Amino acid sequence: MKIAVFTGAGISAESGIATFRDSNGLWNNHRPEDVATIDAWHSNPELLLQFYNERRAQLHTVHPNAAHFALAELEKDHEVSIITQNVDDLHERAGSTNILHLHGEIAKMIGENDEPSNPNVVDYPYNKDIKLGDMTPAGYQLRPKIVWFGEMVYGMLDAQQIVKQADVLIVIGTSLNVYPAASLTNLYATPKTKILVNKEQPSGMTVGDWITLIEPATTGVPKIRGILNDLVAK
Ligand code: BV8
Repeated sequence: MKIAVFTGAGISAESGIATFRDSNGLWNNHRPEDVATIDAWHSNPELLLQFYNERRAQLHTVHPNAAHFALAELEKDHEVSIITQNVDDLHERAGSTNILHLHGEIAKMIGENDEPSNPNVVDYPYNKDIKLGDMTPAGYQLRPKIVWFGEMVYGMLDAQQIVKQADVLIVIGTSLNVYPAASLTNLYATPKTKILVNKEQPSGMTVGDWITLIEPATTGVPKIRGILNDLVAK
């Protein structure tokens, strides 16, 4: 079956990467939309570079968890496309092969004047900080390949097509606060089967005909293979 998986910060929480809006949220009591914005980049680039240097360095210390690995396993029996809001590389490191990062990737850099639709992407080592004055070969200031609030999201049209053409939509670890990403869960031509795995039911989400697993991703996601096998057996 064609499976679209839509993930958020909750799938990486048990790997030790803080989420955005839980009580111990990543943003030190700042609203994400106040910290990670294109205006913050223009007004205080050094602060934002440091914020992402620290988060990129953390990738050294974290590892994929059972939820990431369970999704990679699904590829043995199904055509799986992962659409993630996360900027970490844990889906890649777990072995998933078809991943769309709507909000960018923290281990990649672009030039600040690059065209958003066609950035010159530079892979960057986790432990190499980006400083003001670090430039691309074309002479533009390097910045993380991250979609800040107020910037266009990567690959939204592709993501919509993936969901529309899927037999199953699986949503994992997201509060569905951020748009346009969150709109993927209520596309008019939604898949036949929809599964939610989340520590709590996202506020404002009507779960009507969804299969809901309200539990941690590391216990919920490994159950999905059995649920899909039962679907196929029917
Ligand atoms: C755009 C990169 C236009 C940064 C991110 C007013 C109303 C509605 C929308 C708007 C508005 N005003 C402005 C907007 C648009 C705005 C927006 O949505 N704002 C919201 C906050 C109000 N969106 C934008 O600006 C977007 N761009 O619209 O551009 C445009 C168009 C054309 C041309 C130019 C411009 C850009 C949005 C992208 C912002 N960047 N990330 C970074 O990561 O450093 S968003 C950020 O939030 C992360 O990507 C994160 O993934 C994402 C969503 O958060 P979640 O992943 O859901 O994480 P959260 O902590 O919220 O929730 C975690 C969930 O997991 C919880 O439910 C929790 O219960 C659960 N959980 C926790 N632990 C576990 C668990 N579940 C299972 N197991 C566990 N162990």
